[in-house]
Amino acid sequence: MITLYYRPKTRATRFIFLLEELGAPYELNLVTIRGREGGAIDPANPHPHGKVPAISDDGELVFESPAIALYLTDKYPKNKLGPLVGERERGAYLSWLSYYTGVLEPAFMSKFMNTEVPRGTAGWVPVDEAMPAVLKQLGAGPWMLGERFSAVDVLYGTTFAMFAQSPMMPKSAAIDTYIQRVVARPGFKLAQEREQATC
Ligand SMILES: N[C@@H](CCC(=O)N[C@@H](CS)C(=O)NCC(=O)O)C(=O)O
Repeated sequence: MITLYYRPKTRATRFIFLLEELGAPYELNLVTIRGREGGAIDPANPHPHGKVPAISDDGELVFESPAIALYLTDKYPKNKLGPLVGERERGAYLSWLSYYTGVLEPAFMSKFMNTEVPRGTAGWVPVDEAMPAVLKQLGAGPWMLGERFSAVDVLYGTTFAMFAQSPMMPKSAAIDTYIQRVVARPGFKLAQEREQATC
């Protein structure tokens, strides 16, 4: 049984979305997290920095969104939400999962913090360079891996939905349509309902 260490209105909600899409059994463990003012780490949260999301699979701890996504789609392959070892698109799957945490999030955070991204030394690129790469991969879509909805879309779609109204997000009709597709998924709606019930 998967335990999701969870806090409403955080990056953890997208894993209710993914778990629902996977049809995987899970339970929520509601924890507190530190805010801007700091404070103490919730001792009930096994994440090394007291962040969410984290999951435990009968005691096996997994943290960082791409690692959790990969772990869950490998463990629950029935609904084909991630190419498995040896399947086509596995390389693209691993690349875009890693790109999410290694490039896209730092790109958005750099812009948010008004920090210039040093060329040649930073491991990531500015948002204005990252988004065209994402759009190129999305192509005609409908999903980041083409015809196949995957956990990559759970990470990217929920992030874009969150930033949709923000000036940080470059305007794009293709991204707007993509967000609509992602939020129309049944798992997204179930995650919202579960979140409302938990708040
Ligand atoms: N890189 C992590 C980021 C996790 C993260 O920063 N989560 C926020 C909530 S959205 C958090 O727990 N913040 C509390 C803190 O920073 O102590 C991931 O994608 O899983």
